[in-house]
Amino acid sequence: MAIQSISTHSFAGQRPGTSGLRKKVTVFMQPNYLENFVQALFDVLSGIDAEGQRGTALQGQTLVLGGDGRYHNRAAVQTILKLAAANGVAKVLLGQGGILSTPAVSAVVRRRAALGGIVLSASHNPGGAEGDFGIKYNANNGGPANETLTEAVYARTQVLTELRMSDAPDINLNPLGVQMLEQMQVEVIDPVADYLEVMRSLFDFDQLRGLFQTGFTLRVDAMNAVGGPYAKAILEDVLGAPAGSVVNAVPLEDFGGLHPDPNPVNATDLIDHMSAPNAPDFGAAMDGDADRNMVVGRNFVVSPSDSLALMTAHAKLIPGYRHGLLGVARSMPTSAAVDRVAKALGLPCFETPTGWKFFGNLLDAGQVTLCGEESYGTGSSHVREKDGLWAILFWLSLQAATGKSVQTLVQEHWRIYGRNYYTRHDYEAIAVDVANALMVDLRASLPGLVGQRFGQRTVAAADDFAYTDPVDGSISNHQGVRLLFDDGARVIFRLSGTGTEGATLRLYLERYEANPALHAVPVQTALADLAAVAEQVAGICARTGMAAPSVAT
Ligand code: G16
Repeated sequence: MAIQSISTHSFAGQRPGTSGLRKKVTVFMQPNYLENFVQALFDVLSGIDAEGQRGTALQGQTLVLGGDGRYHNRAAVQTILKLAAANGVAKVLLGQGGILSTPAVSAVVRRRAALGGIVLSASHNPGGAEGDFGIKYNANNGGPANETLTEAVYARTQVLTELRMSDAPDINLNPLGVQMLEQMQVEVIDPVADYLEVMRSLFDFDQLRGLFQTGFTLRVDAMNAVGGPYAKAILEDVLGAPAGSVVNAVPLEDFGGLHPDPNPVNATDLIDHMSAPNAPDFGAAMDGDADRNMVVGRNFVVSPSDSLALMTAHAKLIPGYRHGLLGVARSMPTSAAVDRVAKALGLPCFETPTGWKFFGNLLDAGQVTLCGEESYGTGSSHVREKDGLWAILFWLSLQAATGKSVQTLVQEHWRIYGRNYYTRHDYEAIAVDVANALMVDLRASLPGLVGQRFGQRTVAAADDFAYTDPVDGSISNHQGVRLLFDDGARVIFRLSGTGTEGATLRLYLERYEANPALHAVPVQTALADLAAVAEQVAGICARTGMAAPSVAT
């Protein structure tokens, strides 16, 4: 075994997006592609100086490593271990088999006081040899690295010329315990254990066991992704949910061909089961790395924005939040349903750009307890990632505490707070220049839109969302074009930062309805007039040649 110095060259396009670096597997499998990114990360973490002299900040440090089990996960783990050993890392805590969900990485980093964690996942993007792969760094708070760090890593990828890597043979990823790789310890850990303890500290496990003893049934679809082992261990083995409640529970390299994105379009099997005559009481799905969740009642899908609002309203029923919340945060395109609850409860409510990383400072500074996003993400201060299984346990606890079904809980919520009708339309794989031109033209048209009337509504404000972090003062510009109407309705345009093919335009539509008699309109019908306004303003069909969105959720 020896540490090698390997010459390399830069690759274009290694700037991390909304959540780390995501590319096709074939891109990641190019010689030195992954190695370059990880070496750049280690250089930055070591405290490299302006002259390119590496620092010593990695020495003696522990990192956490694991991924969602998708194609290339195991090979990437081996590569990263060899780079880590050559770059002075003292210890890596590795999920058994290279497996760790995103929230579990966050939990392990925090519980074991590691320097940070490396997550191998392209999250909700499809897997397999033709699918996507990704890598993300989480800092010592357990949360996604901030933009200062990711920009520094990107800058380093563009200039580095040398990799430092051990030529040791691959290690065995399966036996629990410590192995040595050069001078570095690799401790293979149970992927579920730390995470389970965090869940135990938040929820009343006896109450949940009691719920299942009453004959309560559920179907949790792990979509052949990393959430399976966690859900099976916690729901079935620890809490006594009926065997078979968790389906598609074994992580597969290609997710069994499923698109592990928990929304009604991709989790159709769950939706079918939940609308069948013998449907279980509760349904839920998670994504590739188990940080997203979709909650479904019998014949009733919960919008992620409503889920956040409802969790906020009922948080005191959960032991971990019984003393109340410090505040709440949502990403800008997420509906304002939670704002209404926060106002009623007198809680601070923050609006951040899309990306879980923007919640990190607010959580660390003790300004918020719950966070959520329209993209099927909810979470709390227990880790610094959104957390799919946590959301499932939260909703199960609400049902146990109130004895009410998902549908009843949501409809009662609407009666009290009104309903924020909400949808997101995705236009996928648009030519990048077409998407960019659409956004440029939209931005240019903003001043002229203010005061314009569309049907019964007038544009009260139109802007390109900019965010100043209330904790560190950092500014993030160009986070989405917003048309804000005088009745509270919103039309938002944004380019996704997680796609790997062309550009994805996201159109977010929202309007508020206070009258309970009007709460049962189909969502797309309720928002059809706003979709027409969006088309009129942006000309999406004409520009993209797409008559309808690729996906509407
Ligand atoms: C990531 C981020 C989320 C974001 C989502 C969608 O989720 O962590 O904060 O809301 O992408 O981002 P975009 O609209 O830019 O595609 P995940 O689950 O993919 O890691």
